[in-house]
Amino acid sequence: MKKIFNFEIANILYEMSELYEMENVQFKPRAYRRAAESIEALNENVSDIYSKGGIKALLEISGVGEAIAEHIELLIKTGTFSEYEKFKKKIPVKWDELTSVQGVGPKTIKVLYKKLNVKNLKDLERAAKQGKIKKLKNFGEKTEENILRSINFLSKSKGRFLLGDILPVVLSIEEALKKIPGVSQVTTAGSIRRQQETIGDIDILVTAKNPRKVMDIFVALPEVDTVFGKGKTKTNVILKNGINADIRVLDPESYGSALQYFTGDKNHNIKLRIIAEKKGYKLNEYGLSKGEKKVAGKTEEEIYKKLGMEYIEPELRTDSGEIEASIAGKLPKLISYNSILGDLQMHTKWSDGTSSIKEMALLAKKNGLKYIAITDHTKNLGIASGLDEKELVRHGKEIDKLNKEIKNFRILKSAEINVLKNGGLDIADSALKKLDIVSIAVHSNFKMGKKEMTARVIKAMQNPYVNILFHPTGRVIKQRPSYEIDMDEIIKTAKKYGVALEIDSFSDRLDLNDLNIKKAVDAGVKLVIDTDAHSPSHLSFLNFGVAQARRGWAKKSDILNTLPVDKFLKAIKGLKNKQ
Ligand code: DGT
Ligand code: CA
Ligand code: CA
Ligand code: ZN
Repeated sequence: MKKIFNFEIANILYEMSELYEMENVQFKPRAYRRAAESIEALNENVSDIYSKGGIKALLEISGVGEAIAEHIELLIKTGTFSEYEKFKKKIPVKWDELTSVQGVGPKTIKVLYKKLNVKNLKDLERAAKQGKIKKLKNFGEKTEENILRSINFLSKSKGRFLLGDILPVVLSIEEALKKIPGVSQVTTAGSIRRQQETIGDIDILVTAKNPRKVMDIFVALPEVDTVFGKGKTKTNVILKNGINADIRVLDPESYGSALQYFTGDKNHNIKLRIIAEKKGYKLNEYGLSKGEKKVAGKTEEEIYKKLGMEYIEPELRTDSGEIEASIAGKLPKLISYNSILGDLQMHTKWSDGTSSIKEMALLAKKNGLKYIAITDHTKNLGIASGLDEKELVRHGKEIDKLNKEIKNFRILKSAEINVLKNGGLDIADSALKKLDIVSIAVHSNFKMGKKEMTARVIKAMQNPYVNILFHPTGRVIKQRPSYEIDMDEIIKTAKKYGVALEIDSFSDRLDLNDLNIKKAVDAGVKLVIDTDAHSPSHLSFLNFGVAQARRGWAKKSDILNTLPVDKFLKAIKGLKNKQ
C-alpha cells in the first residue's frame, strides 16, 4: 500500500467539492472544502491518525463528518473511492489542475471539455493562447486574459508550501533536536529564516559533538516520513506533510558562514561574494578567508563586519537594496517580533467566526495583548451572515458589557465593512460614527478593470469615518492573484485621506506584501498589523504579519498598533485631522 500524504487527501477532497458544485449539489461543496482545508493544516499524518484510532479518530478532525471519514478510509486503504471514480469517468479531465485556475469553476470545465476538449492545464493554456476561449458563448476576451494571467501566477507557486503551514512542524523538529545531549546550536536557515511567504524546502543547521547521534534521532522523528540519504554531516528526508527537509551538522568554527550561506537568498549571496572578492577575500559556506587564512566564520555578524557592512536581518536578504543600504549605514531598525499591543481584525460568532467575543478577548489578553477590535462582517456579504446597523448596536452593547467585566484590557467596537461595487459602503454613516474604528474591505466584484477598481476603493477611502483599509489587494497566496488595482494611487489616497493600510497576518493573505509595505513606508503612510482571526487558534498569527512588515523595511513607528490603546486611537484619528 502506497502511503498517501495529507496534501494528496486534501486535493481529492477539494476536487470532490468542485465536482459536487458542477452537479449543482447543495451544501456538499462547502463541507468537502472545509474538510480539505483542515486536513491541509494538520501536522500529523492522516494515515497515522487512522492507523492509530480508525474511523473514530478521523471523525475528530475538524470538518470531517461520517461520509468524508469513510472516503478518507478508502483513500488510505485503496487510493480512491467509488463516488470519486464515478465523477472522474463522467468528465475525464485533470480536475485539480483546471480548478486551480482562477475563474475556472466546475461548470466552465464542463463547457471547455465538451467544446474544446480541454483536459488539462496545457490544453487550457493552448486554447487560451490560440484565442479559442473568447469565442465561446458567455466567455469573452476578459475571461481569456484572466485565465492566462492565472496560469502564469500558478506556475510560480507550484509545489511550494505556506510558511504558516510549515512553521509549526519546523519548531517542533527544532525543539526535539535541541534536546539531544551535545547539541549546541539549531537554526533553520533558507526561506524559513527569511520568513518568505512560501517555502520550497527546509534547511536545518546544527552544531553538535556527536553528529551521528543527531542524524539517528532526526530520521526517527515522528514528523519524518521517508529518508532519502543519511550521512554523517548531511541527511535528507521527506516529512509527512510532503515537504523535503535537509539537515547539516556543522563545525562550530564555520557555523556563521554556513548560516549566512544557507540563509541566502541566492542573489544576496552572489552579491556578497562579489563584494568580498573586490576586497581581496574569498567567501563561502566554510568561512571568509584571505589567502590561506580564515578571518571570519564563527558568526554572521563578524562576516558582515569584516566586509565593512552593517549586519543585515535575514528578512531583508533578497538583494533589493539591503546590501547598498548596509554599506551606507542606512538600514532601518526593523519592528521587533511580539511588539504589537492590539489586534485590529477578528471575527466572532456574530458573523463567520467560530467563537464568542468574550472567548476571543480572553485569549488575546492571555497572549499578552492589551486591546482588540472586533470586526465582524457587515450585511452585504452573502457568504458570512453579516451585521446590519441594528445588529451593530447590539454588538456594541455586548462589547460595552465585556469591557466592564474584563479588566486591564479594551475591546474596540469595529466592523469589516464592505466596499460596494460603486465605492459606497454597506453601512450608513450614522452607524459608522458610533464605532471606535471603521475598517473597510473589498469582498465582491473582484473582476473589475484596474481603473474602475482603483476608483472604487479610493471613493470608499474618502468616506470621512474610514480608518483602515483591510487586505488592500485581495490576493490569496497560491490561490488567486491580487485584483487589479493601482497600489501607488491607493497609497497616495491613504496619505491624503488619513487611512491606515493593513498588513493581514493570515498565512495565505499576508496582504500588503513586502513591496507594497515598502512603498507605503516610503510614502509616510501608517500601517497596522492584525490577524484576521476567525477562530481562537488564528490569534497566534500576529508574528507572520510582523515578519511581513520587516520584509517591507517597516519600523515600529510605521505600525500604529504598537502603541497603547489611547495613543493608538489618538494617532489613527489624528491621521484624519492632518488632511
Ligand atoms: P526555497 O527552499 O525554495 O524556499 O528557498 P531557499 O532560499 O531556502 O533555497 P534553497 O533551499 O534552494 O537553498 C538554501 C540557500 O542556499 C539559499 O537561500 C542560498 C543558498 N544557495 C543555494 N543555491 C545556491 C547557489 O547556487 N549559489 C549561492 N550563492 N547560494 C545558493
Ligand atoms: Ca529551502
Ligand atoms: Ca534546501
Ligand atoms: Zn470573515
